[in-house]
Amino acid sequence: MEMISIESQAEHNALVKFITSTDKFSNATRFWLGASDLAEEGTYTWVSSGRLVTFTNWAAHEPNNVNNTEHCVEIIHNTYINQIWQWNDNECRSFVSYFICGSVEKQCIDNF
Ligand SMILES: [Ca+2]
Ligand SMILES: [Ca+2]
Repeated sequence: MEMISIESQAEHNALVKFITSTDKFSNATRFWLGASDLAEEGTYTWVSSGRLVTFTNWAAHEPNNVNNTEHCVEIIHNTYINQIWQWNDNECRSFVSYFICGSVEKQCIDNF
């Protein structure tokens, strides 16, 4: 089990398709991606591979590292603020987002 990484538009599209095609998440609209800049502010890496984040889908004015406390990446779908499955950096301890697991092992809610 590992946190997911999104390294291309195709993987992004597949993730959105997965989230929207299952009812397991109810109306959830925020999910953690497995990326952070905890090691070096402003440099995002994927937790699972250690690779640099290259493909990004940041929302407007993100990542903004509010109060120098936002170091984990979530994907948000909120049509009210015109955020369509876009990324935001948020506090890693925030409880607003769901987790999505990769399909390394079958311990996750579902395979992605
Ligand atoms: Ca940060
Ligand atoms: Ca932010």
